[in-house]
Formats: sequence, C-alpha cells, structure tokens
Amino acid sequence: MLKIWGRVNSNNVRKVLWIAEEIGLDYEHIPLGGAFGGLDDPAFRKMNPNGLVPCIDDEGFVLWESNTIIRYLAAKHGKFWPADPALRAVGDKWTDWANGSFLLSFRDVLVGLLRTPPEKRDHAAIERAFKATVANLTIVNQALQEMPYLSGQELGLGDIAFGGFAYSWFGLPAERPDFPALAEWYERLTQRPAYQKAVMTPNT
Ligand SMILES: N[C@@H](CCC(=O)N[C@@H](CS)C(=O)NCC(=O)O)C(=O)O
Repeated sequence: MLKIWGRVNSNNVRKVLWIAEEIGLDYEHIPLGGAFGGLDDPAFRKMNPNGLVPCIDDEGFVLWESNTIIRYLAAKHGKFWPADPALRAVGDKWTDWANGSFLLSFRDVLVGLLRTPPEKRDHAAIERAFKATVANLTIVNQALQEMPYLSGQELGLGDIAFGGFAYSWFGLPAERPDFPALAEWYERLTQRPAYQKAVMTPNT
C-alpha cells in the first residue's frame, strides 16, 4: 500500500494527501516532522537524505519532493494529467510557481504570524513578506478571473499545489485584502470532501 510520511500542518504534505484522496487511493499516513520528530531516524534518512517531508513509498518506489510526488501520482493514475502538453503545462506552471515564487514571500508570513509568539515577531519582516504575498495573490486572482481553476477548466495539479497555501491564507489572523475570484475558487475547494479531509486541518 502507498505510504505517505509527513505532518498534516505542512502544505507540502497536504498536497500529497489531497491528491491521494482525490484519486481515491488506499494509503497509510505516517505523521513525521515538526512536533512528531523522526526526520533524523536513520531509516527515514535512508529514504529521504534531506530529512524533510513529504516522502512516499509506493510499493517499494520511494520518492521525495512534493511537486514531483503529485506529478508522479497524477501520471500513474491518469488523473489530473492531461495528455495535451499545453494544458498540462498550465497546471505545471502554477505547481512550480507555488513553491518557487509564492512560498518565498508567504513563508515569512506563515512563520511570523502562526509559529512565532507575538513578542518575538519581526513585524517589519512580516509586513514586507505580507506585501509581497499580496502582490503574488493579485496574480492568482487575475488568473482566476479568466478561468475557473488554476489548471484550466477543471481542477488539476496547479490547484492541488496551491490549495494548501490558500487554506493557510484564508485562515490567517490578519486583515486581508479582497480577492473575489480567489475567494470564490477557494470556496469551491472547501466543498470538496478530499480537500476538507486532507487540507483543512489545524495550521499550528
Ligand atoms: N521542496 C521540498 C520541501 C520540503 C520541506 O521543506 N518540508 C518541510 C515541511 S513543509 C519539512 O520537512 N520541515 C521540517 C519539519 O517538518 O520538521 C518539497 O516540496 O517537498
């Protein structure tokens, strides 16, 4: 059976759990990292020498890197994996952008507001990161004004890669600017049982 390692409050882990749920896979989830520890266990390091989650073992095939994992599961099961290269690239673009661009700004917001006690926060750094996050979300909002999903006409990998960040954004204890198209897309995600189960878990 597919095994998935990783704590559920990690957006990189959430996307893997979410796609497994959307596809309807049988899997075993093993919480690891953060408060669960275990990243330095020799057995885990052997699977992922980076000592990071998520990591999967699919019947003996071990894989790490969240975006690679969701691409692998999509390709293997023929879901969220359009044959048309251009259509596939639309989803791929957002998948790569989510971690390669968006997370660069959002990480400091998340860590600052959710994982740092108020008295220890670097408010200037959080404000800078928040502004950069808003600029990035303006791009997402614009895209969602033009198509119902980040991956095109249907839910796809780009949405799955970004959906965890959206959940964190809408749960932030901060005043957020209005992004109507993003909010409407997010509302649709929250109606999906797989998203509810895999992504809408406590952030801290
Ligand atoms: N690029 C990697 C990043 C993996 C990563 O940074 N994982 C974090 C959680 S999001 C981690 O394992 N942190 C240590 C911990 O959870 O204790 C991926 O997308 O899988």
